Amino acid sequence: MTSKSPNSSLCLLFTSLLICVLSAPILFAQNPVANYDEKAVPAFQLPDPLILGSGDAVLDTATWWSLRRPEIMEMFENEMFGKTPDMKLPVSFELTSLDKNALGGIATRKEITVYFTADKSGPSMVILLYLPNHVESKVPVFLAMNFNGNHTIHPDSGVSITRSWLEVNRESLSNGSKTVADSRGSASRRWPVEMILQRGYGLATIYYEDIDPDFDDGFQNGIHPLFYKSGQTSPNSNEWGSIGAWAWGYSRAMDYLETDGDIDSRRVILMGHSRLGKAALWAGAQDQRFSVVISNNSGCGGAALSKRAYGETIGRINRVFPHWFCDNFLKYGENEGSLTFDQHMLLSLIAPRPLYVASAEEDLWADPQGEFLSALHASPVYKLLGTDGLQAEARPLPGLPVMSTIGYHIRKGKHDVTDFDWECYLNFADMHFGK
Ligand code: GTR
Repeated sequence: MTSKSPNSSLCLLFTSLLICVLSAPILFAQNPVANYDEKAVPAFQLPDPLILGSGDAVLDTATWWSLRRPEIMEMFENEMFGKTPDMKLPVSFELTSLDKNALGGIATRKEITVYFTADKSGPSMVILLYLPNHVESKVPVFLAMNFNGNHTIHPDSGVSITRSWLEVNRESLSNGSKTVADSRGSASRRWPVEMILQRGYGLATIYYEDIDPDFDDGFQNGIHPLFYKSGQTSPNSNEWGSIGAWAWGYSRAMDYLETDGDIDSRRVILMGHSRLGKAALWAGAQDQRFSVVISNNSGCGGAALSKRAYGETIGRINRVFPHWFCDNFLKYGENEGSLTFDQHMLLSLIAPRPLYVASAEEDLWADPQGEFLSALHASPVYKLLGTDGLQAEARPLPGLPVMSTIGYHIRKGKHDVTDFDWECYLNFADMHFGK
């Protein structure tokens, strides 16, 4: 065995130091430090949702619907979320469980399996639905996907354990649960089911990875392969990523809700938290059957303006979650200035339907100010379409929601979904449904 001479050790140390010093700028360029300083937000000009690509102003609703809205939709399809295929799958629904006396008798619980292939062998999703028994008429429903399985949203032992993808996603099981079954009810803090029912609303939820697993699998699992053209093995650079797939799942859930005689499908409120908030906004933009859309702390790629580059940025989100957006979105990393659209325009695609954007004071990663400004700058489109938009010029104080056709609040605390958030959403829905 030979030992190193002191000289060779010194030489090794020197070389390592040199490599560190030389590679620092490269590493920094790959992983720039997140900016949390309002003064360091770059100067930018937001594209005007009411100016056509040709430079002409949109002065009437007909021009909005026939020209400008399709233009904006195309930008988000081609450059950000990727296009959702037009092809229709042979989707079918099966009521796989029913309990008219759930949660001590206050609710009817249904589980509906939605099959995406005719022979039912491919991917499928399970909708867990709670309906309030004290309401005689058809009920409005909140539709919101969950992160860890339908069985985590409530300790209710009648809910089937979610099967898809939880094994690979085991580390995301909350409360340190050892097995999937142990995680029953572990996310219930975020899901005040009884409160929602008591206010006369139903709740429909789906485990999001039923539709597409949330890791970079080259789009070999989930629903993407069902849409590949002959010889295709992954989406093209302007075709959908995982957020597009989850948004598609929200629309397939809507297809089912339209068939359920217990539900008022003209009053389906789409709600999503964080990455599922991004998906909810994209689903609400593409599918006008959703009558109200709620973004809870959706941040970068959701409600927050990208051009502010505050907190999470396009570069960082694409590096960490390369499967969320289409490949064309990569070119905007550390290059937000070149965007010809921004997230206020995504919000404007929901107009004139009621839209709620919610932030949390400590959730700087999601850029609360950028989320507020986005709602504010979507307002001109809401106004053109005959509504009042957002009734605030400056961000309201924490805990004080502003509610008109656009609602906004920032609450104290972290990135999360709290009872306060839900109370605001229920109040917002009541206001718009004249309850
Ligand atoms: C973070 C991601 C955010 C947000 C969040 C979540 O890691 O950076 O964009 O989507 O995850 O979904 O919880």
